[in-house]
Amino acid sequence: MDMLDDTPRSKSNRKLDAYWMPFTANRQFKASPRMLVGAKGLHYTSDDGREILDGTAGLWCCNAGHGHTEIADAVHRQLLEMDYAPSFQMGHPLAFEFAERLKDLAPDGFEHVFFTGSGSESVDTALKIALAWHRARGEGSRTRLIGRERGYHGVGFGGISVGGLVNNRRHFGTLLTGVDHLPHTHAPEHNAFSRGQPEWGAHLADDLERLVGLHGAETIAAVIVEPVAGSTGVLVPPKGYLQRLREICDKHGILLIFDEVITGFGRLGTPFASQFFGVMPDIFTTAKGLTNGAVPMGAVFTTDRIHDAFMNGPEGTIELFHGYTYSGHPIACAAGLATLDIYERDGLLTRAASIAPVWEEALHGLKDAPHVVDIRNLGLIGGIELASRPGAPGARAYDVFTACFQEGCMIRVTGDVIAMSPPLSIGEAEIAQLIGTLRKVLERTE
Ligand code: PXG
Ligand code: PLP
Repeated sequence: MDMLDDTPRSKSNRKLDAYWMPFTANRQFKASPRMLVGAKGLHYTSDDGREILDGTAGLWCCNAGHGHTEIADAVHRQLLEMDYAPSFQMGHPLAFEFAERLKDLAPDGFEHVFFTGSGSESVDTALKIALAWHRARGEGSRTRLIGRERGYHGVGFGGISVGGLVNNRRHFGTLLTGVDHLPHTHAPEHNAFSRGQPEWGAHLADDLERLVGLHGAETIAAVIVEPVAGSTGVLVPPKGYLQRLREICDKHGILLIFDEVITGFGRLGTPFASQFFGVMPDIFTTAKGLTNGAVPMGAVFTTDRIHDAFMNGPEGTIELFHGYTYSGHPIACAAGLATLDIYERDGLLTRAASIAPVWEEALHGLKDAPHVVDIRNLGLIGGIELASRPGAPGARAYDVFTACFQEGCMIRVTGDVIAMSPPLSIGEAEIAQLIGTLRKVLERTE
């Protein structure tokens, strides 16, 4: 028994023990917790009563900032009116209304919306639609999925299979079969400190031709990429890269899926990244900003061409054997509709276009700060890569993260990259505070 009492677990704070935290160093966190207890506008409140500037829009999701009474009221009203409705073979008006509103916001041609509960579910849904679409059209040999190194597509088995982050994959067996990966686009030797899209690297998309040569186009169903890779530490696509991917997909009858879970809902200064880059996918996934992060929800957008291929056979046939208990959840739809109203009222889905130059200038002002080896930005996304401490990758950025939190700013770190994605309502003063705090912290970080 003595030995048991000596385990790290029994030494930890018992009240924190039950909650197995996601993507968190549980023992480290529980030894020195960082607790958030309130949120309003651009700020969180910590449990010791401090205001913390939100440099990450929660986890890239609270695009309109926090604490909107319109969202709260809509959710409250809907909970009392109808808390839940079955989503299979039954409907409720808000889901149809929300899909219509989203369709109007989406690029031309995206006429259909499939609701999910999260970004991970959106990714699985998109991959399944792609596979089933080819099959429905009599091209059932197209079963391969192509992702990209360093890609993040959530944590479902589909998402980690096409994803390219080794730690998210290596622990979980053989994953989906028939998956291959394009090379990532991180090339600091050519592109360090690029402002916006790097000049070098469009040809990296040509690797898709290699994979076609290796596997045969008739075996490849879809390519999935993040238009801007977020989770891996902000990788902005080189100029012409996404266009090139689109061309090669078209040439070989391969579907292109954009994972817009982070880039959707105004992050780049257009409602969706496809509009920013002028490259249209066949299917795109969203979540996060869909409801301003207030209620979990995701949505997958498709064109008529995708959707209509399913709409044949006897009318009583279920066309797509896929869906979630919480697809189109009334509370999430209520939150989402209220969110769209706020985005519209405050012009938030295009606001990043006007504030991005200020953001870029401020970020790149850190070029001469200690440890900084690269700075990357697009829209209201920023990545600052630090030199790693010898033998301790990630340790320096983690120290910067905890120090910034002490100094009243929330940032995100992944490995030794600082990633920032503030609410789209951020102003120049808060940008200055965020960057000023980072400089101060970097200057005293070893
Ligand atoms: N696709 C992309 C491109 C994402 O960024 C997901 C799918 C999965 O979404 P859900 O809702 O299942 O988590 C994501 C999520 C970070 C960070 O700090 C990024 C995400 C989630 C949590 C943290 O970079 N992205
Ligand atoms: N597991 C079991 C036993 C279930 O009955 C269900 C749904 O009915 C699920 C998993 C899937 O849950 P969800 O629809 O919330 O994804």
